[in-house]
Parts: sequence; C-alpha cells; structure tokens
Amino acid sequence: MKLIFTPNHEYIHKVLVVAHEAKIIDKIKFEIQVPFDEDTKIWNYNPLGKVPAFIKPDGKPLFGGLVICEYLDTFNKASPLFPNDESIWDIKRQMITGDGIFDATTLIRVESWREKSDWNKDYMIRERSKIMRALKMLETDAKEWLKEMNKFHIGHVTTAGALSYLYLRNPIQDCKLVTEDENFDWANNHPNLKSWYNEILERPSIKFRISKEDVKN
Ligand SMILES: N[C@@H](CCC(=O)N[C@@H](CS)C(=O)NCC(=O)O)C(=O)O
Repeated sequence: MKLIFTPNHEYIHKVLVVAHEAKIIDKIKFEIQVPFDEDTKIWNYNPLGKVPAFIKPDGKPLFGGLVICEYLDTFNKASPLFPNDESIWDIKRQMITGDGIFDATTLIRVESWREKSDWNKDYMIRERSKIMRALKMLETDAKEWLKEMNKFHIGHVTTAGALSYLYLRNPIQDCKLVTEDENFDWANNHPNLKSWYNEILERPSIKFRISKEDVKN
C-alpha cells in the first residue's frame, strides 16, 4: 500500500496517526506530491487533485483523508478509532469539525496567495468564522475529553491535526482580517482544548512524524 501526501514535520497528520495506531505504518510506502506544483503527479492518483491519496494492496485508489483513515482503521482490531456503537455519531461530528478547521485554514491560506488587493475578504472572513465557531464547539467537547484521557478516537485525531496545522500555518494571524488577529493563537481563548492538546501530544502515534527527507520522491 502507498500513501501519497505532503509530510510536514510539524504537522500531526491524521492518516499517519491512524496507521500508527493500527500498527501498520511499516507496511506503507510513501510518495510526496505537492498538489499546487505545476508538475504534480497527484492527478494520477486522485481526479480531485488533493492529498492525501492512497493505493490499496489490490492497486485500487482511495482518496479523501477521512476515507483513507477509515480504511486504515480496519486493520486496528485492538482499539478501533471508529467505534462500532452509538458513540460513533458524536465522534463523527467531532471528526468533521476538526477536519473542517483544517479545510477552512487551507482555503484562507490559498486565497491569501493572491495579491492582497485581489483578496475576496468576505469569503476569507466567512472561513475565519467557521474556524472560530468550530473551536468553540470543540472547546466544549474537550472539557469531556479531559475526563477520559484513556479514550482515543478519530475525533481526537482530526482535532489534534487541525490544531497543529493552525500552528504550522496561521493564516488568521498572517492575514489580519480583523484587528484582534495580530497575535492570533487558538489556545488563548480555549483553555480546555489547550490542556487536552498538551496532554495528547504525549501519545506515541501523535508524536510520530515522517519528514520529507524520510520519504522517496
Ligand atoms: N479534508 C480533506 C483535505 C484535503 C486537502 O484539502 N488537501 C489539500 C492539502 S494542500 C490539497 O490537496 N489541496 C489541493 C486542492 O485543493 O486542489 C482531506 O482530508 O482529504
């Protein structure tokens, strides 16, 4: 099996966390593709042009990060991150919320690559508002998460990924769409999330990183 992605050492990558938890990280080959590069080969793997993409052992492609996570989790017989009971619905809501923060962060960033005078500021502020509202919702969830640090699921994975990505790329601080964004740090107004994030950073699958140098191009 092969994972096609863009590893960033600082970023908690959801597909790597799930593969690590399933103990199959050693069975995966890695290939870097940067979707926005002119000569990118991502189109050979995903008609939607996005990373991560994945090739199953039977040679069939999978894409959509969460679909890849769900596939990798089928190898995790000991403690699956997508539990097969009623709790899955809260977990999936948290999963989509975390992943949505990542998506909104990416969209603001990509828009900010244009000349500032060409920015669609209304669109960027709308994406910013999604991040703020999603953080607020996860702040409430994190209060419960802190009481059960022994539990770990896909909602935790996408949230940790999103929060680390907001540190890696901080388009809210970079773009300063509103005045209070000068020193934006998601942790400032989200004490539960901040405490939870600091604790979860100790988990081996969350600590695990692959750097660009470790991956064949
Ligand atoms: N939530 C999505 C995010 C995928 C995504 O947006 N990846 C970016 C990473 S830079 C990408 O490939 N963008 C290329 C594009 O939007 O065309 C997933 O997990 O599949």
